[in-house]
Amino acid sequence: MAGDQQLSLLLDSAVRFPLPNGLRFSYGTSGFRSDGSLLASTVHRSGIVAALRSLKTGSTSGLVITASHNPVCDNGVKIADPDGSMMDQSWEPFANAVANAPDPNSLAQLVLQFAKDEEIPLGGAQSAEVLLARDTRPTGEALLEAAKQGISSIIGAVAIDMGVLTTPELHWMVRNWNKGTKATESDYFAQISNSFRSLMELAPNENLNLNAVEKKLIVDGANGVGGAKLEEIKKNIIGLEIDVRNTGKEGEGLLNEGCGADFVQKEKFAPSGFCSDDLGIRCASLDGDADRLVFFRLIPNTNNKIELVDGDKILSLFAIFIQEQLSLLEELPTRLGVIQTAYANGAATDYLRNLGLEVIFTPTGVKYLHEKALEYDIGLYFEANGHGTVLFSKEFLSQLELVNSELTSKLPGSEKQRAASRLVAVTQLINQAVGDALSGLFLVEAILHNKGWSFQKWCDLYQDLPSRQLKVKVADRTAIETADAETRVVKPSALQELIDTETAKYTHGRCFVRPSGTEDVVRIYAEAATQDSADSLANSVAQHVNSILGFDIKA
Ligand code: NG1
Ligand code: ZN
Repeated sequence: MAGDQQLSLLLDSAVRFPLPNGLRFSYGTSGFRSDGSLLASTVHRSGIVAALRSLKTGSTSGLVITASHNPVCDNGVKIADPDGSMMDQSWEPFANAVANAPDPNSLAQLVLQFAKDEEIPLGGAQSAEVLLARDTRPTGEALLEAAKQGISSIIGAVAIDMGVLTTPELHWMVRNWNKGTKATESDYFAQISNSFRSLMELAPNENLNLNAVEKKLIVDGANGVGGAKLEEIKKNIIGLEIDVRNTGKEGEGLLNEGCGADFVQKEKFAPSGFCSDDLGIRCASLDGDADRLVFFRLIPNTNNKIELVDGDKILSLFAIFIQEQLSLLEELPTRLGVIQTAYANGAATDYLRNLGLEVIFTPTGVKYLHEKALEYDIGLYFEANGHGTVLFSKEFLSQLELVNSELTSKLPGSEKQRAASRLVAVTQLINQAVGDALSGLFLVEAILHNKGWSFQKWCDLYQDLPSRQLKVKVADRTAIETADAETRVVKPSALQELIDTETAKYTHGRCFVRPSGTEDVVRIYAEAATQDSADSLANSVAQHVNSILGFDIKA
């Protein structure tokens, strides 16, 4: 009986969200993405998957509606697992099958069969809970409704709308909700401002009067959800004066258009709303859902060109700081891992290796980096585009707590004790669920303050090798298969031979090609000793991709 009831509930619900003709959806690097007007069925069905994930795990799952740094007309949906990380990859084939089921009946059959195979208790014997959030996109509200209806088409499943949030906030809430710790938005804000204050207070006294670390920071909110959240957090921030621009208010411009971390990193140009009055001031840029972060500073007399501090340099700053604290705490043996992708600048990787750090590469997509980082006591991961975080293992956290309380009672005020307390503050400040531009921003600021470093000093850690990224639209991007963390093309094999031949022509040449997981394009990355040679390497490889696979080069 319960089976019949479940079947008719699924059928009734699915009829309201028909699959658009001729489209195929794929759970890519970061969930499903498409034009927002075409996503209702996908979001509805993702709601079903999120509810099943909750039933399977016996915990609360999450669902967030956002297309991150993509244009305002796009939207997307991704599912968060109970620990706050991205949905387990083993469920992606099922999510794909559900998203593309041609009609309500095949959708319902797929769900019932999967539940049977996975021993998921349907029929209401067990309850399910999904936390929902969306970003500020105009299609978000209707898509949220689709998600709610998908969730309630599973008997016993309840959707809890957490409102308009940054992606990392939702992941953080899911994680804390399941741990039974404080999980509201004001708890999130308080955790950031309190741990920021603790870390600032642990700066060496001689740094207090340093004017190298200017107190002013200008932040580009990409006209997305992050700007408004930062306005809230900054009310409780001491020691830093934050001016938020591109907050998405009336008249400030469109989401991610001419602004945001993706624009700043790719164009190496100041976002709209910035001008020569801002020369000399440290600036940061978030993306539309505030999970990417880059820093920059305007270069004088260049018409708003910028000096960029990308994810690689943020990673390097975090690595140096953590390594320094650990070097004072020999009683805390720690396995430290630094995770990057092939997009990391070669100069950054060399720099990190020269610090004696273990650097590992994974394919593009934070789900891969995150998974790898979990293998270490402290796993630091960042994509060059500014998405990353620092993960601390449970064992490390409990050892750190022990060492810290012992030092606090035996050697209060000592350098060792302060190093342990700094690490504790870092573990509280940086988001343990996913990369988070807001918590990352405050960690950067607190570290610069602790080290007494100017922006210039941070920039000068190493010089990036010139690089160029291109994208090529081809007939079928899935015709390209890669290996070795996407650094080599294995299919079509002739393509890798051509890449090797081109690359060998340039000093410090490096080049790779991969299909995007979020856009219908093939991406080309090239690096070389000069900008001209990086450009020329990328262009010639783009021509080869084009002649082997298709048409149309886009810068
Ligand atoms: P794709 O489109 O798969 O390259 C892009 C980024 C990823 C990641 C995802 C998710 C680059 C080159 N790629 O993926 O790093 O951030 O978007 O948003 O930046
Ligand atoms: Zn994003």
